[in-house]
Amino acid sequence: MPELYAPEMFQILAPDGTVNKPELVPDMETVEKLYRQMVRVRFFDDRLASLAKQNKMGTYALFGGQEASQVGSAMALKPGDYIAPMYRSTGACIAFGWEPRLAIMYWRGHPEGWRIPDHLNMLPIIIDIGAQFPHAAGVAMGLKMQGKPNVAMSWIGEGGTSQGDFHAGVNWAAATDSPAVFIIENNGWAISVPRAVQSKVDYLMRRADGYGIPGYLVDGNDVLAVHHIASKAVEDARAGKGASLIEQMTYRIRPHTTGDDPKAYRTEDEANDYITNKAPIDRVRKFMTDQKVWDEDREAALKLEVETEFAASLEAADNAPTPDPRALLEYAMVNPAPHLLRQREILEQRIKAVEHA
Ligand SMILES: Cc1ncc(C[n+]2csc(CCOP(=O)(O)OP(=O)(O)O)c2C)c(N)n1
Ligand SMILES: [Mg+2]
Repeated sequence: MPELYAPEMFQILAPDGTVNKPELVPDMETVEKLYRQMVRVRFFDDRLASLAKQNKMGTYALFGGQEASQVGSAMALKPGDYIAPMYRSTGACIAFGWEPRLAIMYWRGHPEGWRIPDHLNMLPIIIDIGAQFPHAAGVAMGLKMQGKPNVAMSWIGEGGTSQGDFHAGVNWAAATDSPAVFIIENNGWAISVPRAVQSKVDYLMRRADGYGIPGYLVDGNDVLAVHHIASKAVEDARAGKGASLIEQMTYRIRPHTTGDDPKAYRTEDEANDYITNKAPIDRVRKFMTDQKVWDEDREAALKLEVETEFAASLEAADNAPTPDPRALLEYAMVNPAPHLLRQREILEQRIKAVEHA
């Protein structure tokens, strides 16, 4: 590989909770908000993992360990902004305002879960690797054409950057100066394929140069750093300065999905090192405790709060009415494509056949 400048990884809070850049620490109210949201979404992830073990969940893409990366970026947005999430982005979606009840239903395959909520500018979760980037570029371009003061944010895995849609999306938004924030969540693995096998370049944010937009390398386990850089990219986009590309270095501590067993392709030490030494939630708690704004009582109260919220969300999801099978083919298109109309007809015939059986 040719000699390249070595990008510095932006960090505000070191893994041990000490501060590298005191002047960039936000007010404690913001720190606490970020912390609370991380604890909330991580609890959601832990609970869905255990529900999956009890066979009470569909196949679920765990994001545990990536809570700083997802919360820090999503919380840089304001109501009216748009998100184009991928399957790993449940934490970001919840931090953006998606109700946990709907997220549970989504992962159970309930159509009410995949319907775009009326109150939220959230595009459907994309499983097809990379397709969310052209969506985000299109939304951002639309926002610009309408003169709206909003931005579109999207997330992709480091593996997804090898896909053509990554290029199409980033290049399009860059070339049109559209207000898009593209985030690469580099969690080290694309199912069983490690980062080093995925691409020749060391840092994927270098690709920003090739698109003529700013690129950032961020400690994706430091929620303050993620929030700082994402906020800058969002503000720049809002101010008409166009798109940005951010690479957030994090780690997938869990299996790829609840259907995967990482023991087949990586050592447990790797994940344990991350859990012990780099965990995003621990470092903020240490920092807040040092600052005397957090203690065990507050921690216990927060734990109870998130447990209570999750229990109510799960109960509501458990009690959701069985969906009308017709909903299977709803919610994706305002004007359904011809093949969808044909599928509707076939579905209708089958429903009638079952009803008359
Ligand atoms: C177009 C396409 N090809 C292949 C797959 C199968 N697939 C699902 S996840 C995945 C790996 C993605 O890794 P990465 O982009 O790093 O995201 P992560 O899962 O680590 O968040 C692949 C290849 C897919 N969903 N879509
Ligand atoms: Mg990955």
